[in-house]
Amino acid sequence: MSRTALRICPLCEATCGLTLTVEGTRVTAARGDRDDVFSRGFVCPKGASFGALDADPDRLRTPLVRRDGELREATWEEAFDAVAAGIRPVVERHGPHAAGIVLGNPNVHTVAGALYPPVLVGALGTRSLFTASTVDQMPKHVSSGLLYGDANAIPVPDLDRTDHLLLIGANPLESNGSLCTAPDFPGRLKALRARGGTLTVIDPRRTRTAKLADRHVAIRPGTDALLLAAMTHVLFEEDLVALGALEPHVEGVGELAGVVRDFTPESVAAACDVDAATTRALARELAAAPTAAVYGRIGSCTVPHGTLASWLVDVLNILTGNLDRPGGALFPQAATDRTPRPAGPGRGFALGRWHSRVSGHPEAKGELPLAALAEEIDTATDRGEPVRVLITIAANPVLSAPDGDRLDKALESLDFMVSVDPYLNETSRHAHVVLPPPPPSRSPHHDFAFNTLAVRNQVRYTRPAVPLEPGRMAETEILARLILAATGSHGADPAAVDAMVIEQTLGKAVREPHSPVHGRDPGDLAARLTGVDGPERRLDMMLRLGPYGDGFGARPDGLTLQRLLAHPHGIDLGPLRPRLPQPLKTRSGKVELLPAPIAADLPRLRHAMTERPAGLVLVGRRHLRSNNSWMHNVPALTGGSNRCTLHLHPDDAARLGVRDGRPVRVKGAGGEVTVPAEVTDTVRPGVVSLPHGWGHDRPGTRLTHAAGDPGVNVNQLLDGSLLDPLSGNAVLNGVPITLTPLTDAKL
Ligand SMILES: Nc1nc2c(c(=O)[nH]1)N[C@H]1C(S)=C(S)[C@@H](COP(=O)(O)OP(=O)(O)OC[C@H]3O[C@@H](n4cnc5c(=O)[nH]c(N)nc54)[C@H](O)[C@@H]3O)O[C@H]1N2
Ligand SMILES: Nc1nc2c(c(=O)[nH]1)N[C@H]1C(S)=C(S)[C@@H](COP(=O)(O)OP(=O)(O)OC[C@H]3O[C@@H](n4cnc5c(=O)[nH]c(N)nc54)[C@H](O)[C@@H]3O)O[C@H]1N2
Ligand code: SF4
Ligand SMILES: [Mo]
Repeated sequence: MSRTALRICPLCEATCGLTLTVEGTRVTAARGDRDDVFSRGFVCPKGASFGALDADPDRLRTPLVRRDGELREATWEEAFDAVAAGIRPVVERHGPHAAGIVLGNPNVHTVAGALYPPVLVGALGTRSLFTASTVDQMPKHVSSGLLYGDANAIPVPDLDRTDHLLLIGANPLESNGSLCTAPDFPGRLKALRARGGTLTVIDPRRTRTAKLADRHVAIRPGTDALLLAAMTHVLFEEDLVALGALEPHVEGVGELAGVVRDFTPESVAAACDVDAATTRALARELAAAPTAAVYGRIGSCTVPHGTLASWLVDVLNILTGNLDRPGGALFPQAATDRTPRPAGPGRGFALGRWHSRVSGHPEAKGELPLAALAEEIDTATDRGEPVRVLITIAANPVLSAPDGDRLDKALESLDFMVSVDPYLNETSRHAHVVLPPPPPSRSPHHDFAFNTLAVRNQVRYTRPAVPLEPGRMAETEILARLILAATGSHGADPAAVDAMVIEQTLGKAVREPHSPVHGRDPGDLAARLTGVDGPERRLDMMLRLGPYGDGFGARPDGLTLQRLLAHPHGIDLGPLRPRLPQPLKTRSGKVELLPAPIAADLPRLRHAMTERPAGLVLVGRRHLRSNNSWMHNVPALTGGSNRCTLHLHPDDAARLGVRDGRPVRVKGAGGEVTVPAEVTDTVRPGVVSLPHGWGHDRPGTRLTHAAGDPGVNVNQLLDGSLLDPLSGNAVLNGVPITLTPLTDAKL
């Protein structure tokens, strides 16, 4: 007997609604849910392979505990006993910072990852927090923190209504979009063209997205901040600045004009490899469009001037009046956002409140750079304790962070490590305890993170499509128990974690004058929460306190969990709306266009105007059927064009004597790898491209299919020393490398 069940896809940021076919306890098919209020039936090959990924025989089914040097199957009780025994004595002896936490990408794709890690970090009180954000979007958080006073206030391009989209360092035809949640991003780009709008793509590679564009600018990697600064210069020079309705909310326009004066299109042309006429045209087109949105992603973040580039993306939106207006870039309003407070000055954004122990990197958003994790473990200093125990949750930094070999060794030297991960992979193989979450069909889903980044306000929730098997534990419970074990309350009822959060949140809400529950009794409110378990009650609480919520009766038509459950395909909450000045939390209460840390970093950018290193540089690339480091174990998602090859331009290939399909040795500051060359003119001359997330050839893993075609770890070419200084974000693109063809070698 087969049945269908709805499940939001957790495999990328597009958050498509899926209709799963379930036979017994097995998902046998997945298609797009045509009635989903947001995705309207869209599905990509990864979503369509949901069943295969869910049923991967290599997924761990029981906890593993290291005994006599070997990871062996164990009971949950034994596993959590080992966690408490491994972490507590170290924290008690060496203090909380000796316990490191690494949070990986899938945490933003699970209910558990949204609700529990913040509690863990707070309860443990450690400053040794490392996440995927510092190999990804931290520059955007920092620029938003500085501009708007809120690191999470990230404007999203209004894809469905804009007349002109300037897309920088993003390839949504493969990635399906990022920091811009839009199911069927490709279809939305085609619709933009169809309604007469224009698309410009800035990318050193002629990607599938670039092929769709009216204009493609093949910039030299790592120089976008220069190009954007020159475009800003042109807006001032040609009197194209028009803030419109933003005028009363922005300060610092005059100061900004002063600091970009010397970034002329002519002066950046050689560094960017973009002629001055093109830069001027880009600025004029942006200013002339009825509405326009500038949008930058990975290629603009994971570079030496990532924060400046991220800031300039918003500066261009602001100067052309496109921030916070339909068709421009707007701040979404998610159903689980906190009750909007009245507009007015806020506390501002602090950066560098503490520094990393070894290299003195400033914290950003409470995090230290993932690129510094290895040295924080393996290097002693007199400035505090190294990381001695490590908790990794949904993270594979051995492949995703710079210098995996060094990290590999560092992890091996830890006193204790616990990984919450469904796979025994390059990172979790070092753990003393592995706690496997159930597959996605057994987990509930709500997009706490991505609804705050979506091109349309909407809310959806799916309960587990298949019940948990006996002996398995929900990831929410795993993380709740982990919190208790790591913080000295081992063995307490995991429901206590949710009860504590609910008590604290409601206690705070009733004291806030702007809250719909101001002055009410928190105990009474808690008693009204519905849901089958703690996580559901927390979701109910957030929905009811949120901007569309029922305010626990104050707004009877508002959202509750029960109302959401009655709409299995989701509830549409309308297009993005102008919200300024409410989201601003700067001390001035305005958009602070030229924040001091940004101004202080501009001389470094000015210096880059004159730099044009000879030699090849490396950039990354993503493939539609892949996702970071953990989807190479599913046969349906591997093979074909999804391969770990080095793309290089025919001119470079000819010059260096590299033949298509033959092995080349690639050398970088952190090490070398040998990969097959793929000669293609989709990369510009001077640039080579390797995808990340490969290198599945280490012993002690259980990734049978992935090990058959392991690829190489591109991040081994990095030594972890190249960072964007303001955000601590790793430089992963525009990295200098050298190439040697290996004429005799076999692959
Ligand atoms: N050179 C280079 N390096 C890069 C990038 C690049 O573009 N170039 N991109 C960077 C970016 S943007 C990111 S976000 C990072 C990603 O790097 P990571 O944050 O390390 O994420 P993944 O590689 O996706 O590994 C995710 C881990 O989570 C596990 N997992 C999967 N599902 C679940 C689940 O439901 N629960 C739990 N607990 N675990 C789960 C997987 O088994 C895997 O071990 O990589 C970065 N590294
Ligand atoms: N299929 C698939 N989808 C994914 C992922 C995946 O691994 N696979 N990962 C997910 C994650 S974690 C993220 S963060 C998002 C990322 O989403 P995107 O940002 O869209 O990621 P990419 O496809 O890597 O596109 C980045 C583009 O930047 C270009 N680039 C490199 N250097 C520069 C530069 O200096 N300047 C400019 N202008 N461009 C440059 C690259 O050539 C590449 O085409 O994708 C998510 N979706
Ligand atoms: S686009 Fe992303 S969310 Fe949609 S089906 Fe594909 S992997 Fe899933
Ligand atoms: Mo990412």
